[in-house]
Amino acid sequence: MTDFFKGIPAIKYEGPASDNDFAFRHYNPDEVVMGKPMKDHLRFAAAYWHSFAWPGGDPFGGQTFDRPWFGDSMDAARMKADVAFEMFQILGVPYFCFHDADVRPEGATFAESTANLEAIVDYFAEKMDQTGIKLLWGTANLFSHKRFMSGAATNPDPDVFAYSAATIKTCMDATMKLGGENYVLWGGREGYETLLNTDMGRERQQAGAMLQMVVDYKHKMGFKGAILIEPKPQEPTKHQYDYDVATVYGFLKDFGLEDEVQMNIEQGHAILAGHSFEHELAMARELGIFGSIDMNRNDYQSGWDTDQFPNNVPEMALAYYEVLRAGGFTTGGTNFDAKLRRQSLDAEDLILAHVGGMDACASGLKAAAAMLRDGKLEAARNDRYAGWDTADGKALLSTDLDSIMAKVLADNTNPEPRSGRQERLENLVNRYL
Ligand code: XUL
Ligand code: CO
Repeated sequence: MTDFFKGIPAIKYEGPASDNDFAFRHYNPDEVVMGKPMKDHLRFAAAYWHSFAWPGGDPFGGQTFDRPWFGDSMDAARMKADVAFEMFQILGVPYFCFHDADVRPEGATFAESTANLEAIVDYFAEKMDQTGIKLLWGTANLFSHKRFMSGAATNPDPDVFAYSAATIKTCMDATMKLGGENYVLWGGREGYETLLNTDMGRERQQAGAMLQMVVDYKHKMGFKGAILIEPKPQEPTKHQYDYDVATVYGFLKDFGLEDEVQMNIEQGHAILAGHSFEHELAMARELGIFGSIDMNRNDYQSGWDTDQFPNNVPEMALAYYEVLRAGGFTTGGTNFDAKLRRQSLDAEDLILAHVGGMDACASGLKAAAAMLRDGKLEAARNDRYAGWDTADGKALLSTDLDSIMAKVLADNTNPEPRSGRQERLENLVNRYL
């Protein structure tokens, strides 16, 4: 035991009337919602990088957090793991997620970095065994080190492609060894700053080849989890190839990988792309590539990726509504890819940020389940499209322009506009919140 979280109790459900900051008001893990315990709907995961590796910097100033495990040694990495697993236990989160670079010190060579990762993976394995905490997903950080400044798979230098591919292999091995349920690819610098120095055609081909190798290796090693791509339109690169769900789907179709890869959709990235979170979730569901979510929000004024803990319950209810309509998570879950504000220095800030986020998710889930159970929204939606369920409506999509025109003339078709009833539906949604 470290003393980092000294005095902070394990967080328990106390119900909506509780006055205790260190308690859940809505997240009651075993409470059954639509036939399933809440914990199995939400499948919470904490993100190692923001909670334990981020020093609190911003573009105008450096480190604000003073953590005893900051440093480049294996001892520091082990202490970080000790504290991380203490936090997972205090919160009762069933899962965590990690990048290679936030769990192990960088070595002087690829071989040394890999050996460091393997040692920490063994250390994690012991802790997972002792605590029952599981791995939702692993991933490779192919964006922080300067070698990746011009991209990983899409780099103009084939040596960087090779280094990246080898790094992905080590991270897939680590994920497999720890029983991870997914492997994530976020193309942080897979994009470009200026077309003046960029061969976009080559870069797309390189990205497609890398993804094919990842899928091939998944099958070769017998990994049963999902390969997930996390779309993001920009930041750090000005133009990123994985702009949003629809763009990634086009890329997957191009390389014949649409049945092999699903989406990890982040709220903040959806906002950066000019969408709502629920739009991205619904798009993935309709395309059959919904996988998992990163439930961290962006500030609506700042225009960059602020990775804040979620707290907007009305928005989250609409997000979980789409998750439930997709049939819920299978291998995926709710990862808090969220960091504290840089003034939130204390150990208890880290705990309370997660407590609030988990509670808001639980409220959102309960509201979404009630909306779905009542069925009023779906009934209104079905009613709006009812014409398409008639024999004439069904026939329309598989005929041709000549026949349609003949029928329009014969029937004297003269459509009457109908209200979309948006305000009525918005009022309805508010009743569940
Ligand atoms: C960056 C981001 C990543 C991915 C994993 O914006 O969201 O942390 O979630 O690499
Ligand atoms: Co993310």
